[in-house]
Amino acid sequence: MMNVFKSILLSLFIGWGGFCATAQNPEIKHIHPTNWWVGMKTPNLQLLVYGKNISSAKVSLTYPGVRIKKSHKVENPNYLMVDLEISKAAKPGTMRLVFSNGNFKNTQNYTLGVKKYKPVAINTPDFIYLLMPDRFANGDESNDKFNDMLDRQADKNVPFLRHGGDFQGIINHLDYLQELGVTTLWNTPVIENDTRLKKELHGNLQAAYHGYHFSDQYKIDRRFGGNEGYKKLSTALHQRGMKLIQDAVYNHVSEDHWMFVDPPTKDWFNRSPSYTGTTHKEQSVFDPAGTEADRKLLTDGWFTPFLPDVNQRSPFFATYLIQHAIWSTEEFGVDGWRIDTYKYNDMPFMNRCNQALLDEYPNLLIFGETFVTNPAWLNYFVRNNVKYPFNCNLPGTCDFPTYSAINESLNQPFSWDGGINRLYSTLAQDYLYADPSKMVTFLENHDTDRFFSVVGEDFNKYKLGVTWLLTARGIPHFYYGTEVLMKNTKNPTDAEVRKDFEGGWKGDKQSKFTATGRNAKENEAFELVKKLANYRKNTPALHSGKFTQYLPQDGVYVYFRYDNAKTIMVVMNTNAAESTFDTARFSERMKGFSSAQNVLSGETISGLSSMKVPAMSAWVLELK
Ligand SMILES: [Ca+2]
Ligand SMILES: [Ca+2]
Repeated sequence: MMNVFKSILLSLFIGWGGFCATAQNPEIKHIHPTNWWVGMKTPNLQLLVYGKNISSAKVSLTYPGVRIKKSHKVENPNYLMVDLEISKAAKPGTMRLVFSNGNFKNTQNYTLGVKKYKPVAINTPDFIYLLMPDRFANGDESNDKFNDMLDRQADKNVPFLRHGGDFQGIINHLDYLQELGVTTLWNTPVIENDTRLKKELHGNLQAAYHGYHFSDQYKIDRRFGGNEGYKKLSTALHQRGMKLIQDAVYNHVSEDHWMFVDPPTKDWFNRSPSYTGTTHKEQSVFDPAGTEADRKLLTDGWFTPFLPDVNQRSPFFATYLIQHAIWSTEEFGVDGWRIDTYKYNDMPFMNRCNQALLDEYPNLLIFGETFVTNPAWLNYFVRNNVKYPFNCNLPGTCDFPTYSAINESLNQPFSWDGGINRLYSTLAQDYLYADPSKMVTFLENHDTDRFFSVVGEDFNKYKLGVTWLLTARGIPHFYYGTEVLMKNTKNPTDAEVRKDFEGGWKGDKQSKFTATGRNAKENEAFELVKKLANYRKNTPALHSGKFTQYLPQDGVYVYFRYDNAKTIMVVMNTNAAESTFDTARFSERMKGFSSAQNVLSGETISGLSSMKVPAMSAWVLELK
């Protein structure tokens, strides 16, 4: 209802703008991208210029090596798209773009820097830490809220409001992350969410503290520290040899985004006569018997009533999004991209966008989020080995199938296809993926129940899960607080799994960032993660070696990671009782080894012909 009302207002405004074109001087509010670089592979740059009646202005430019190829008017007179060509001869400097119309003349400075950022590769030795900046640590209380933003509240005691966490808070705790063995930081989105409170699930009025409701792509949220604060965080990470992943949302923006309030064209967003939500059913995309109507509903339906779905088939909007991704990589020093709600995007657009990024930055890690727990469905959305009529070029993806499988493996009794057989059979489907090492593995994230709660706060199951994650193929990621046993389920809301990291706020009773603030069990968890993450990082066989798994028998699952230098044997006993078993069936991988070192306990095991492994526990053995 509200959207219908808004669009009536909108068409009145567009009409008004057109009517007044000769009476009012144009204005310039935005030129996006806000700046650019020489030395890019592509010479093309399309500026989106926004301001009242700007389409009535002519644009000119005199700058050696740069020329205006064309300018485009669109339906809304408040927009002008300007195509530039930046030749190899162009030097860095400040260009002067002149917009003129009769008596009106407006000169805008536009900076061309030198492209120089080289992303640092993120790969299997890495350990990614996902955190929600609003909920990790508040390093600057002066930026918690602003009176000129649509949401003016911050209150740590209300789960649905902003809590004031920010980049400075993260910078203050980089020692903690590095000690844990983390190499790479992934923040939930940092782009401005200048939005009103929204009724999300369960009807609570909620702030966009999570960051997924963009209001202006070219602004980093001031409440996190703004563009300068983000650069400071990126620099602090890189000085330590750490890397930065940015969370991208191409599929939708907030209804408070200025481009939705005054869109360039009627088809800038996917619209239906009445509100149409996405089906969330990815099957329609790859189902050989699927229909075009169902495919369109998945990709063009809205994620929620307040998140307008971007029309990525609009050439101007597609270019806008692609240039923004390149701009962010160069401007802030981004090493990897995680792409939100991947399956809801237009796949040809996504292929173009991924390719454009990789053309400029071949080292970038790009992975998507498609919350699908079956490899037969997920593989469509990543580079795969199936001959589909259309093939996605996404290098990696969040590994929801193994996430689901490890959770179920630890909670279900062992059976023909249950218990640890779930994990085994999920990994057996790796043949579908072009490169399983690019799967980003995890135990929990901001949209799931907390792992420690999923396993019923059973510390042995927790340790088993952590041991699997840090010895598995792929690139592991943690969600903040897993290492100190943060718990809860999404009942009643998401906010339960997005609690503040204790110690990140002034006045917190204790700090989980320090050993003295953690209890004995939390310290044991922290030390396990630290030990395994550092061992993984320094053991090529473990992070990049071949992966071989054996059929689980009687609840015992055995797999190997190995290269020419080392063989690591992982034994998981998922039974409630101690298991003793003969190792003869593993001879294919154990041949020539006579003893082993238990990586976790440090003890040496001599005589490998049989093993006795305690109930619900895992051994990581370096074979000698
Ligand atoms: Ca703050
Ligand atoms: Ca979509």
